[in-house]
Amino acid sequence: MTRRVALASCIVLVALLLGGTTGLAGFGDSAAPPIAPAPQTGAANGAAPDTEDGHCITGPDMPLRCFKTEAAMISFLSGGKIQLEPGESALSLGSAQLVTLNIYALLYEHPNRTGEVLAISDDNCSGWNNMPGGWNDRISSTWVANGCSVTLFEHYNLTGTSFYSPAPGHYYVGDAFNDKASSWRLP
Ligand SMILES: [Ca+2]
Ligand SMILES: [Ca+2]
Repeated sequence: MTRRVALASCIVLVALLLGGTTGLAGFGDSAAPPIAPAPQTGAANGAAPDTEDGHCITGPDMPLRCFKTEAAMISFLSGGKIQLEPGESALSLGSAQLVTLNIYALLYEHPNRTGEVLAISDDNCSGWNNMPGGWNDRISSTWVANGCSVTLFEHYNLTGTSFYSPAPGHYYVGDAFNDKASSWRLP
């Protein structure tokens, strides 16, 4: 009888120890943060960072849309009908065709109409807006559609000194206005 009790106690003790150990191990496991799979980067997903989408369309009353290339921008504006050839730019289309795409001015990051471009879009040559995000104090040269003009302003809301650029625009806005434009107006 005593031996049975001792044996039973021993079994209970072992069971408690095992259960306790298992419980502790289980608690430890659940408390430890689960090992999450490494987050996939944009590159791993095949998606490029947004910062590469440097060619943009803005207007008096429209959200900013940006594209990786001028060709992608023109394709979007033309509903896929116009595909630029390699080496061609938006300017290759000429004034009349750009106007059919509602483009009245092209504002460039660098002199000589180079670098990234901000296309000013409207259904006629009118309206104004502040420079969209990423474009403040960057413009160095302009192209303007025949019969239109663009005036750049030093500060937001058409304030500060201004730079008048009639068609066909300027290869350089000049040292005094380089990288200064913060708002624009058509005509
Ligand atoms: Ca510039
Ligand atoms: Ca400015």
